[in-house]
Amino acid sequence: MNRLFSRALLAIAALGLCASAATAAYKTEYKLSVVPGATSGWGQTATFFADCVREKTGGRINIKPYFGAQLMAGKQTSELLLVRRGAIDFALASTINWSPQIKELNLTALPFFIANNPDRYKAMDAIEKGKSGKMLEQAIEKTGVKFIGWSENGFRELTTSKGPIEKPEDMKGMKLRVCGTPIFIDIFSTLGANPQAINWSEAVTGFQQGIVDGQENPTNGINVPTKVWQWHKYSTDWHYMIDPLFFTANKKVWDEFSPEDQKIILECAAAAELYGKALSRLGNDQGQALEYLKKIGKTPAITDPQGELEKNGMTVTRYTPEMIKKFYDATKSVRDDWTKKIGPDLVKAAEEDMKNAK
Ligand code: X2X
Repeated sequence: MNRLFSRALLAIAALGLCASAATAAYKTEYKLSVVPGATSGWGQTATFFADCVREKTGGRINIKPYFGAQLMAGKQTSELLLVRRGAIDFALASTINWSPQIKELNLTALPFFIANNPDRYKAMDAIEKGKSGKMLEQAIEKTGVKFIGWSENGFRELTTSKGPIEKPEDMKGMKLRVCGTPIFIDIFSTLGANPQAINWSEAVTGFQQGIVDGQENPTNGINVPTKVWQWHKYSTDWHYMIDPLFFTANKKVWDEFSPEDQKIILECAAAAELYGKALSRLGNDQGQALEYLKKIGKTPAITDPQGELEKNGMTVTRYTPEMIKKFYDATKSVRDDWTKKIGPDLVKAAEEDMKNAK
């Protein structure tokens, strides 16, 4: 009887071992989705993260970035769906591409909401670190994916073949490429422009063919690496909105990692946040971004992105707080309307967080 009992115990133990061995069997490759190309700031941040995880896990976790929205066949706004389904393991996602499904993520796209603060980067950080940031993380996790950490594509500036654009009236009739996210249509229609929803994967061909007069994207992260001066002569630096990026994972994939490996992934995301934000802010802050990139030995070849645009023949209009205020006033109806959709409590929490930004 006793022997039988110990045999049964052994069998149970063996089963247990098998079960834990099965959960510890990691995939040979984890797919990390990235919408733009490898040379964008966003792409470089994804590579930084994947390299960090590979190094710190001794190759146990092999994350491979897939650039150019290829995991979604170009349809950037279907990324969330594919992460939820497990067709994508990880994404370094933009709020803009997930906001059609998660309405709270339109917060940072409220026009001139963040730019109308004394220090727009401090305001952004205050949201992420504050109560409103927690609310955003919860909104993301409510869809069943794991939120891992923030990063940044950057404040979005307008580049056009016609210009310069110095006041709201200059926007009249401008045909502009935007991504297929509803708030963009509202912002540009309200300003009297003619927005066209085109996926990024097709946008560059569109610029080449001159089917639009312009587009909006961050200077450092996208406009410089895509050499936007080939098509557009004016950069309107109005900082009208920002798309924070965030690292996220399929929940089942995340739950299968050991607690030690989860900790490593979180640490790498925290390091990637600092790196990604420094790439995004380089040349636009008081020098902290450059100092940080030097410190980690990753100073990029171009350290003055606006100067790079000018060197390539573009006219850069650097907005003063007064110019921003005019656009802020001109877009009030969009903020009011979208505050209702996003949730007045979240918008209020963000206002409080920004007010407390030191
Ligand atoms: O489509 C865009 O403009 C891009 C690349 O910035 C995003 O995916 C939000």
